[in-house]
Amino acid sequence: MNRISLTQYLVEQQRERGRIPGQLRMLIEVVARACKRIAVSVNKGPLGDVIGTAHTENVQGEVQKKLDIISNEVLIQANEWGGHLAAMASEEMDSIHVVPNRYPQGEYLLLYDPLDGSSNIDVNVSIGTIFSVLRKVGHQRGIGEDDFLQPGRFQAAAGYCVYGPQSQLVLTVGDGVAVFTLDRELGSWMLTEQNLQIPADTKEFAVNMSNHRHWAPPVKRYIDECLAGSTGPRGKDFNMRWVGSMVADVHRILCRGGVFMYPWDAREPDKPGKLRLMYEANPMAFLVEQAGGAATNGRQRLMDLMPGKLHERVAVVLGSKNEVERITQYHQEAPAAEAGPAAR
Ligand code: AHM
Ligand code: MG
Repeated sequence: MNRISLTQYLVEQQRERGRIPGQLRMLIEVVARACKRIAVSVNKGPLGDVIGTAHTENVQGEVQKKLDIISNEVLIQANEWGGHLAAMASEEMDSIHVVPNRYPQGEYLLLYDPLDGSSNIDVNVSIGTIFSVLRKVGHQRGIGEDDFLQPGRFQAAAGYCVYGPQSQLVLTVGDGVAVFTLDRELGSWMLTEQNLQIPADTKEFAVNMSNHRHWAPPVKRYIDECLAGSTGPRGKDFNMRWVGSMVADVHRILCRGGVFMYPWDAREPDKPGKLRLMYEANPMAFLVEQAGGAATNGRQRLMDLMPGKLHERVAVVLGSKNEVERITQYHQEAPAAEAGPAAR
């Protein structure tokens, strides 16, 4: 079969469809190359001394794994010299990393979760890298955290790489969702799916059920109705999957439908949710919407939220459109006191 490579796909997007400028094409190629390096480390596992904790904490107080740090470094080193970026922000760095003065500064901002699903590293379960690309607004040389605080609808590109039985790169530049599979012999990302579409209806949900007792009533209502199965109000049996790596759970939903939730819960009542708006929720929301799905925080479209700070957290509901709309409606119908805290 005559497959096209990521490079060819991007050149076509640039030349024929006029969708991506040269700098953005280069940025995506560099991120994809970095993900190839991360895939090599992930595959080596214990043979490469990459398993286990690094005995450090990130800005959110989470213990970092060796692979969190290795992946973060790979992404910085790959991206800082090419002239396509102004600055980067990472789930694993306290503050932004501005491109050093010795390199030319580009027009784009890159945000990423270098190694998503950290709790699965040591048990050989799928993990991934998530990224989001914004444009730097204004032409001044100086750059600060404020430049990153843009709603997700302004993303120029977003994607993730899932390190599973195959390594796959899933990408959108606002023209649908394409999947590239890593051909290890060729060392290339090859296009294996184009125009991924999430079915509007589903019988499968993904949520950490052990948090059930901590959820707000609208979330409990939705899940309890699913659990009631064919004799309950939904009139059908539901299946449940929870990998515990957002990348893997969202990947399944992009491939066969479903709804993913990480809602607010009462364990940490002051935080809107566990996942991060800018490194996880926004890029996944862009992909899911491009595949015909929907993504909200239970009330509002995720990509319309104006971030207040870089490491902001958010409640996440995404996937098959009709299910996301139902959950959002349950929040709207609930009395204010029962619908959980305000979105943020
Ligand atoms: P991480 O970025 O530190 O790996 O945390 C995010 C992960 C998501 O991939 C996943 O959906 C969630 O945390 C799982 O949380 P839990 O262990 O509470 O089920
Ligand atoms: Mg993560």
